[in-house]
Amino acid sequence: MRTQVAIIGGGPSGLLLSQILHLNGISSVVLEKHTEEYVLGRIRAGVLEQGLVDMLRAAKVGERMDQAGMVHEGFDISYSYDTHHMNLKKLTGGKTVMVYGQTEVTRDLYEARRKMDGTVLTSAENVEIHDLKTEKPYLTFTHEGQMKTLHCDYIAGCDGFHGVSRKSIPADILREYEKVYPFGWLGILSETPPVSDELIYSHSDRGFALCSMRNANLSRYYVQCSLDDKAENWSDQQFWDELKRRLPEKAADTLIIGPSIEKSIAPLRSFVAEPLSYGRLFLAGDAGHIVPPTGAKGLNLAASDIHYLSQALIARYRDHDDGLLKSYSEIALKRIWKAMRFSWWMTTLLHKFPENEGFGDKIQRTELEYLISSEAAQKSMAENYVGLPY
Ligand code: RFL
Ligand code: PHB
Repeated sequence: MRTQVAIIGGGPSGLLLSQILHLNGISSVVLEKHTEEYVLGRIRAGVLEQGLVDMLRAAKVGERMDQAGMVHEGFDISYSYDTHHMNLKKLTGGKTVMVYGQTEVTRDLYEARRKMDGTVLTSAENVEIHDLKTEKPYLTFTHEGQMKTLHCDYIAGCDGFHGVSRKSIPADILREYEKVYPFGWLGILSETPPVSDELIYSHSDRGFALCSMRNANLSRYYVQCSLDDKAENWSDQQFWDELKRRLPEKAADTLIIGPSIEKSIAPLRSFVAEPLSYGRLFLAGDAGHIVPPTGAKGLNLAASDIHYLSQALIARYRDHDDGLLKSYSEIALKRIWKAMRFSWWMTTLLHKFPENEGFGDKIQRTELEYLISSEAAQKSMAENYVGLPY
């Protein structure tokens, strides 16, 4: 088998890249380790920046999002059980975000690839990368019980944090920067109306909580939990009781509860690999970096990588110019580090840190008070939340 760009990973990064390349006359094959059903069963991001929304529309996968997605003009920050509205639209001179689940984005992308006869091989296992530093790299993998080979010009490593791509960069070249936070998020999905029209990020003495949503009858809620906790240790009732204790009174009193249809724990980490390219391999999305979910940046950052990488590949094939490919890592990392900073800041602002007694606690409270009292601070927060330019 031969293609121009071999894409490892059929998550949002890999599928979006494949869709954009196709629309620009560049062939690709996506190799996904799991089944489509498994990929679509993972409940992840919910908030899309304008940049990603525009990319999805341009990639002809925006139709369902435009019908079902919800434009949010702001969100609430609750602190000491008081609510403070952050009017993103006003603070940014007109920018908003779209609430539309990653599951739906991914479903739309699988649908679009199928309609355009794109090659997405699911349950493709044991992917190995060969001859990365040559002009003729190739992948080997197992599919439908057979060992197969995929020859290509370039490889896009879109296989998430645990994939094989990043590990193919030699240890003496790759530098990894990491911060692991001393807590996780316990999240549930429930078929209940959201407690509020907008998201609520809540800092309380018992820890952080977030009220989010997927649609008018599907709510997504999170509470900060300990790292050694297990989702199965939490009954639905325990979750709802804990969530209510962390919300302002009005939200706690109006929260509609019901059985959870998904419950899971995600650890929180900040992670960046440098460089994002090696020979003919280019890392994009979670394969190259991870942010804690507090700033809602992970999927959005994956999208900006795909923007830079697709533009670079288009320039290479259309204009025979590989300048953008050469500078991909440097350009993408600039925006990545800004999103790292923002996600770290928002995580630090809103969570309860076990070690934060005395001085740390006072600084955190002062930071929150500064944010809710200063328009300049809110403008900076809003500019980052809606997404920095590509
Ligand atoms: P993915 O989604 O992990 O997809 C990678 C794909 O690669 C496959 N794979 C392989 N395929 C072939 N061979 C191998 N050896 C392979 N190894 C792995 C995997 O099966 C998978 O299908 O990475 P991608 O595409 O880069 O997308 C990144 C996003 O998924 C991620 O950044 C976001 O979900 C993060 N995130 C959020 N981002 C936002 O922008 N806004 C949010 O509101 C937001 N909320 C969240 C989040 C992530 C969360 N969790 C669970 C980590 C909330 C949560 C709780
Ligand atoms: C979500 O809806 O899953 C979500 C929303 C905002 C975040 C993180 C996750 O900051």
